[in-house]
Amino acid sequence: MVGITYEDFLDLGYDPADSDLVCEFYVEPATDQTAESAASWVASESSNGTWAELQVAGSVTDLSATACGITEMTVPGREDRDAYRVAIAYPDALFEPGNMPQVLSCIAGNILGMKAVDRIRLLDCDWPERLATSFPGPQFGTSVRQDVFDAGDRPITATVPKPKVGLSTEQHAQIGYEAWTGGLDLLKDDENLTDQAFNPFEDRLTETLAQRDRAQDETGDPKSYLLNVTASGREMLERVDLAAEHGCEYVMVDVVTAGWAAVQQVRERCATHGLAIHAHRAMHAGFDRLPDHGVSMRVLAQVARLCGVDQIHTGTANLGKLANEDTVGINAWLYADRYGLRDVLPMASGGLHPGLVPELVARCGTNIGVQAGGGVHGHPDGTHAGAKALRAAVDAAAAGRDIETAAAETPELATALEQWGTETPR
Ligand code: RUB
Ligand code: CA
Repeated sequence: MVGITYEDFLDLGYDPADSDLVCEFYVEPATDQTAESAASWVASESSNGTWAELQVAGSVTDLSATACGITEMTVPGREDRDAYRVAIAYPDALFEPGNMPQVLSCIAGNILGMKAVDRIRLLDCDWPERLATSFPGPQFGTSVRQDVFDAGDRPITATVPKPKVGLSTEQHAQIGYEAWTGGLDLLKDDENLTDQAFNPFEDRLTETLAQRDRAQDETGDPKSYLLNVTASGREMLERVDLAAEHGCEYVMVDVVTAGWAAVQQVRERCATHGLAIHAHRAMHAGFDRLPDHGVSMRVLAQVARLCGVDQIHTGTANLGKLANEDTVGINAWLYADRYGLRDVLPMASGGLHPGLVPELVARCGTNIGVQAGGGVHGHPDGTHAGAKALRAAVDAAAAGRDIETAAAETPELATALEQWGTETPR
């Protein structure tokens, strides 16, 4: 018999093995805990320990995580707290390859509610090769910009009909037509539009694609549609099949609300059809909004890449209507080589309009998608004019041209600039 106590999970001299998954946490110990004991409890509860000393026949410590780094840190708003950046190394054998829910139940599971810590946030992961490559990664990633749209060195463009729910199928498809013929690449369903009575899924799919084909014929440019297939498991897969049957290039999934097991299933099914996945991240802020608790967007984006989405919302570098965590740093992670896994195209979205595009491209570069809903349909002259304005702003920014010069050539852009200037919306 061996006794396992939480102290067995602390070794500040431990040098992680190449095969270890190393996770960085923000940790505020509870008042009765030291930094060391809190770090040990995190390593223990997230691998194979519990609150009681265990008497175990033989050794299972091969599966134990090791708290191997503790340094002081602070986050905005919590400067008065004792807080630490804690590194935990997890042995490869703890994980089931290719099973994201299992991995997250270890590194972002019970520990988020553990009383030994007042606050805890999973900040970052250093994924080892064997575990990372047990996941498929994206099928297409940033290559969609060239392979689907032949977009050269400009961001691809998208719009989401507003109001987000309530438009009839016919209205939805018509907005698509106006946006596509105005110069945008993609129409996107909104996150809470799936299969409701006012706009049923199959009708929307067929009518919107009919307008897509019409717009494509008229403009001679490739156009595509981000169809929201989010639903319960079997239903979602049937919707993926329908999307493929009708000639979509993409499906869209609300990846956080659907769950990672569902994303993995969709990725598998999409591989059989050659369909790309657009990841909407609605509910991510429940995990990542507080800087002192939860799971960072950086980690959610890593998980999304491993599971195999091709595009994901990563914010607007704080230029839009929503709070953002380090868009530029997250995007860099999504582009960087990870054992040959494909990259992911970041989508900037949330309160964008043409006047914000030059600064967005200055901060994020051109290897992105630019999505605007209100910033297209709120144009004083309507969706078609709004689409022209957004496209002109994107083209100018990508070419390094001044937006005012571009506005002199495109009156729709001039009107958009008069309407919204370069202000960040509330
Ligand atoms: C954008 C929109 C998207 C948000 C999601 O509409 O509805 O759901 O971008 O946020 P609009 P994020 O362009 O009218 O603001 O991209 O940060 O996940
Ligand atoms: Ca939305």
